[in-house]
Amino acid sequence: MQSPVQKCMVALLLLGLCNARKGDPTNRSRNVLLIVADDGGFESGVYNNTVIKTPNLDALAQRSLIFRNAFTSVSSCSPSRASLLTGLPQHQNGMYGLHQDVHHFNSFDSVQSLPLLLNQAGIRTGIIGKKHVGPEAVYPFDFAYTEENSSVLQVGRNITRIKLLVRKFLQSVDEKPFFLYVAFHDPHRCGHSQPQYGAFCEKFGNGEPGMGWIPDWKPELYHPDQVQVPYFVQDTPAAREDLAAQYTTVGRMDQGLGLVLEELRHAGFHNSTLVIYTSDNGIPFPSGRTNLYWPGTAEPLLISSPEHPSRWGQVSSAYISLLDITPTILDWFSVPYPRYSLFGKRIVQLTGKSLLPALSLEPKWRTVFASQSLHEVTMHYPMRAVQHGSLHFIHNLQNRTSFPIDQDFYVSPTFQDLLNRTQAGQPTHWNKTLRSYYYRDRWELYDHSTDPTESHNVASDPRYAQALEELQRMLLKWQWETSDPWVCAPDGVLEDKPVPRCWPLHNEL
Ligand SMILES: [Ca+2]
Repeated sequence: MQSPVQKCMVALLLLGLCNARKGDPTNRSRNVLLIVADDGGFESGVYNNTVIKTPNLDALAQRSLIFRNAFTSVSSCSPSRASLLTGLPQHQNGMYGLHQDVHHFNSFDSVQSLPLLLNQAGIRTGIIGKKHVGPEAVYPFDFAYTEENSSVLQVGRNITRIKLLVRKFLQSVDEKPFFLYVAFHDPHRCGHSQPQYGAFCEKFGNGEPGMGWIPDWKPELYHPDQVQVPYFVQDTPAAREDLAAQYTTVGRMDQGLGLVLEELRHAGFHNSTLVIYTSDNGIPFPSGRTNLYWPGTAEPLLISSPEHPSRWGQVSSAYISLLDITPTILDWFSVPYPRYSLFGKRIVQLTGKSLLPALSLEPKWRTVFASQSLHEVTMHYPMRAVQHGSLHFIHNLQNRTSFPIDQDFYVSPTFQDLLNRTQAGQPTHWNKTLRSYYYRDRWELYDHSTDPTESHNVASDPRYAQALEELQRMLLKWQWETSDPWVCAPDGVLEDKPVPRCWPLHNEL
């Protein structure tokens, strides 16, 4: 004979209200699908590029809140991914530069990352594609197909393989909620690592001899005359050809994104999954990746919540940091951030915020911070920045040295074109000179309300003196709050005993 509780359970089961099956539309569990492009920018229909064909991103945008003022806190792959997955800037989580090979940067062993916290909360975690962070103990995933156990081209650019891995992950989930992180390697450059596939690996898998074949990919080709040249790239044949190759690779990622979302739909998780699409850093062009200028830090960001349809298709002007992604996902899963310290007694606190409220009502967020120290191990060029409304302030801590160029960008057709034209004394058709690019002012302040291309540094303009002082104060406050080891640089030394404070170097900086 059944007890009243058992009878109730049977009734609820019949109604599908308890222990809802995998893929059941009545399943009330919440999941997250985080999709990250590698060096992706605004080459998409949703961000008003009228040439490139990105039907899948555009369709996702129809079900998303579209952010037009989203910024990464650091313009470099591993540091950005570590910041994204910890909510802590690179100077706080320890991933100061790239993770792979001789660069060898890692987050601190006791950092409490998003996948770690979700694991501990009983949420199934998966990663497909480019991981590029470590150590493993800080970034554990239950299901992982990354460059650590596969070819990064296969798990990051072969969209058929990615589709099948997503299917495998979704088939493996049980009644537990899940967090799936799909990290495309597209549209990263290829010239430094696999030049045989083209500058952006735009030929990889296109079916031509020696290129392999990705069955699900229908390559979209663009003529260099067609592309929209951003203001920070020189308008020359070489740069246009480079952009055309980039577009083809963005197209592959877009089709891959469509396949991933179709897998989600097919498995029945469409209405229980928060989908986030963004990129780790700016596009690999001048003033882009490795810079804290707008082209280096501004990112596409789409957030699609099945529970918040009222703002689908709307554009938000709120200022968002990718440091907000970890608090957003923790909020979605109702997982609290733990109380702990990394070094000393200072409790680690997230300076980002959950973005979920923005899905219902336009917020008034106006401020985001950025922090870069290195990219490759040889590229120490620390910068700290704050964007406050239309004002963008950058502190170049080591401006007396030449701004470093990474290996991948150096061999790119666009940068070689700038070098060759400059050496030959020809017009570059660029908005900067190599000299101005290499040697920067210590303080840079741009007012986007009158100067959207960041062409006029107004840091020494008396009309901005008060604003400059306020921005310097805000930035320094954030550096102290996030335990920035560079907080006293370049004119002081941080002594942390008995209490942390800066001591002057009298080095005339
Ligand atoms: Ca990247």
